[in-house]
Amino acid sequence: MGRGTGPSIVPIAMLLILLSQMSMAEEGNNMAEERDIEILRTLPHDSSSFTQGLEVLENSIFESSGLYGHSRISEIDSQNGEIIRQTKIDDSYFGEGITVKDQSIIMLTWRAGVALEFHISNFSIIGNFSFEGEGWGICYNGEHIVTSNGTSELSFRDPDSFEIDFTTMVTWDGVPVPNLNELECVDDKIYANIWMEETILRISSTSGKVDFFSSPLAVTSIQGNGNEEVLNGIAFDQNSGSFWITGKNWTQMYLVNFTIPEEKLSVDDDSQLFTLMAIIVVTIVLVPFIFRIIPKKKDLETPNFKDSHR
Ligand SMILES: [Ca+2]
Repeated sequence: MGRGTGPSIVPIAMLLILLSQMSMAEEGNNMAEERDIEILRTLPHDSSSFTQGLEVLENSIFESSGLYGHSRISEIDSQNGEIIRQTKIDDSYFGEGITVKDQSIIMLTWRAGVALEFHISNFSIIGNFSFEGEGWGICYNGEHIVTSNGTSELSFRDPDSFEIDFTTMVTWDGVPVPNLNELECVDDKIYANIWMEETILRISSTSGKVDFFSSPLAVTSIQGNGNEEVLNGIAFDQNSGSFWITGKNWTQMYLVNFTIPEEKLSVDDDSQLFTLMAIIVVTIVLVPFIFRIIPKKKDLETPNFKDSHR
């Protein structure tokens, strides 16, 4: 064994450990991360509202309610929670999600194959669209109207014709997510809650992958989680940059932020510290090793060079 073999293994081993740690961190980044919620404000919520859709425009929260004979659309003052206006829809329709598009609100119905279009100022019906299958959640990202139907597939529809341009399968760590319900489009992300689960997902519009999930137990534990009182309603409030969330027959609406859990922050800090320490250690071990090689080569070359001229 040569004199250089022993020390050369140390930096190589250190380098391999560092690379494997970085690779593990990279793998971890592909998994959906958890988020806590931070409650910023609460507002009273109509506990007779079987909430199906929630959307914010300026200082108003628009809400749709379901059930045959009780379905309606409401405008709520986001300062005090008071109902500004409310319109009941035909008893033959079971109201589902809503979204705002220009000066209109589009409401899905559950099994009638019809989406109703209301004028935003007075809730008069100004049109309707036909579609196949069930209607659950809906949001508009400025380019497409996105709809859910209780499966793991989201449909991206032409905003004028309501025809499907394409569909995307939503996957959470590689597994399709069924029962996607209320939706909220924010930039290139879609927020969704899952029917009968206390979970909100953030989904990439382009890949369909869930990049974070949140179980807002701080509020669902207060409001219950039976069939008639599930989490269902998420709306982005552009004024505050936060989200209003509520549920069927809940007594409150909550303005929340999704935050990185504290324990995750400390793990990330530990991981960054480890990487920094590993880089320092490898550098300390590697630098003298490199400087040791260079003179050795010179030592070897000089006598050989002289020898060749003898
Ligand atoms: Ca929404």
